Amino acid sequence: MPEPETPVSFPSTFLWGAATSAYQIEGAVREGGRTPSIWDTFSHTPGKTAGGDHGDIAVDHYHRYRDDVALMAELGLTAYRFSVSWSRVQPTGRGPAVQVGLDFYRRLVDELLEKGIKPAVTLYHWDLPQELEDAGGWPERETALRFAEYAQIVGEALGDRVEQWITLNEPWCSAFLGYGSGVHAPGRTEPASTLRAAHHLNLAHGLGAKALRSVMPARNSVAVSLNSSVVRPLSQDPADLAAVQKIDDLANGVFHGPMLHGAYPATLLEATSSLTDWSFVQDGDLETIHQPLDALGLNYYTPALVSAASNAPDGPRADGHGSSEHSPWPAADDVAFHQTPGERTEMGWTIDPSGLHDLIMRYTREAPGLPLYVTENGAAYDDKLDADGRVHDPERIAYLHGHLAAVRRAITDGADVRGYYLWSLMDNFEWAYGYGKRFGAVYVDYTTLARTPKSSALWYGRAARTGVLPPAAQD
Ligand code: PNW
Repeated sequence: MPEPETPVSFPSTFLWGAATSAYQIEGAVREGGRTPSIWDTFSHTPGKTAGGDHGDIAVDHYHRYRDDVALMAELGLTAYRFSVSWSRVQPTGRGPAVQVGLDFYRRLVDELLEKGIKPAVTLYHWDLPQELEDAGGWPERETALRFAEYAQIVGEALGDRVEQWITLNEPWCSAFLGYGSGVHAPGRTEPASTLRAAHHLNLAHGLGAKALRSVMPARNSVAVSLNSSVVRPLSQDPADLAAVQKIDDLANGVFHGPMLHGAYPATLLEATSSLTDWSFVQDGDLETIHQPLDALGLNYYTPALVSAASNAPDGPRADGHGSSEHSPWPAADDVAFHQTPGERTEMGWTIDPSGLHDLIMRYTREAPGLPLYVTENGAAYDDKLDADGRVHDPERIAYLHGHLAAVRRAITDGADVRGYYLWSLMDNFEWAYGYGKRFGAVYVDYTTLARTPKSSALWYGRAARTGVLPPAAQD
């Protein structure tokens, strides 16, 4: 996309945030009565994460949260999205809350509010208490009921001081990477379970939203963050367009169908009929899932390019979801994934800001009037601390500039985007990739755990303070 010539400026109320998640940053996995989540178990299982990396210490945010909030304030951020560790608050996934766990989040929120930073709480960012997985995990309906109870506990504890709530982060990853390809915890590879898991995640969202609203002031906002894929066809051949429909249903429609429209797409039910009869959808579930939302969170990194498998004879199957012999996509053997042309980040993900614009415009049409937030967007690069003690990451600045300009363009085109959360505040445990992939705006030295803002953090802070994007070349 060509550099805009006039300054790219944002509404004065636009939120300039950064995002993290509990297991990726907190560490302190055995403190305060916390018990293992599926990610503790998975990361300690040989062969599941790069280098056997795990979140035992992570970036020690549990002990350093005060300094981390001070750093955010220094940079000029106006919002911060973090997640609550379920097993810190309700160690077995059931029963009474642990006060020490809730107190940690209360202190964190107070610190943020004191610095004028608006907190956004994600209730579930993939770290299911292990006991609930032992009882069957997301393919079981019971897990959704337990989530509602947990949502109520956290809502009661923080609802007076946190206005922005997100039930689930990227349920697609929980269902399809956790129970399909197995590259995420709990590492199961059961195609039919992915759809059961997806439905129970949807139900958890609906029940959780209701539970939150029953205990919180009405001014608070309840949302969900979807990693809605932008799925593009390799050609206009009808078979390739059918492949787009199938993947779009499995990536997006399976969640936004019931959440926004109160129904699963008919094309999805039909395409998956050989795997399941969907009898786990009970009477009343769709009404429960179809709760009015106050906002929608969109996480975007890269678009997907697909064709019919028959149109890709020696078809590349790389779908950017980590390596596994098991596809995350159930009932989609007739679809091939292709590498989108263009420059890529360290994740191998193609850089394409137009995808973010398209995504925002799609949901502007799909859910007219619903405020949107970009709840994640960012890039991994092989950052290094220079001899001068600085980290220069012009590629990340270019990535952020391109994507923020795309957000601005969407606003001009009529979208109601209220804020942007950069992924991530600081380098952290990048799931199956371990600590090797650095997404942070702040560099973390994994020996000393010292934090150093990268040049992108300073660039982003300037944007946050002025509401105008500084030139991308300003490193
Ligand atoms: C998201 N995929 O993860 C998560 O919400 C973050 O916790 C994570 O660190 C970040 O993006 C960067 O990866 C994703 O395979 C993981 O499509 C995998 C996929 C998408 C998002």
